[in-house]
Amino acid sequence: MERTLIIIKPDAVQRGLTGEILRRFEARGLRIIGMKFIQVSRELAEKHYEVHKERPFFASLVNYIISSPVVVIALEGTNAIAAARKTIGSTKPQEAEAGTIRGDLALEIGRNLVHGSDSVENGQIEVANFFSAAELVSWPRATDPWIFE
Ligand code: IDP
Ligand code: MG
Repeated sequence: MERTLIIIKPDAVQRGLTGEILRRFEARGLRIIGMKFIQVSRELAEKHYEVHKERPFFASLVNYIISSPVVVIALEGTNAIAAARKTIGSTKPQEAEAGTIRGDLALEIGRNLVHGSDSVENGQIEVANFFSAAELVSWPRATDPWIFE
């Protein structure tokens, strides 16, 4: 089963949208296997966004993600990567479809509320960057047979 790392970013936490955003992933059918409320360190932020380190917005991106607490969530499910990114919507909220998190709740790229892993490989890497093995829970959810065929 695929794994994806979701970060409910500082703007979403500050705006009181944590529950609204988590609700959408739960309703989609993705299974929570890890979740915690943390202040991201600069070191971890720079590691997480390493692929963007040559981009002009790298410094502001790192400063944004460490500016205030976040909720990090590890989710599991069939096609979890693509499903979560569909639920999140396009990187630029102006281009995100209505019905997506960014399309419904955000306006600007630098305040786009949520992170979701972009590939199966990165899902595994990012979950491991934010969670120790002991923080991940493998559990049989009672609704699994009604969501996973
Ligand atoms: P994603 O979050 O939709 O996967 P990425 O391209 O991986 O988008 O970019 C990571 C994050 O960097 C975005 O969510 C956004 O917060 C920020 N970002 C991306 N492109 C820009 C930009 O052109 N200006 C400012 N911030 C950007
Ligand atoms: Mg990305």
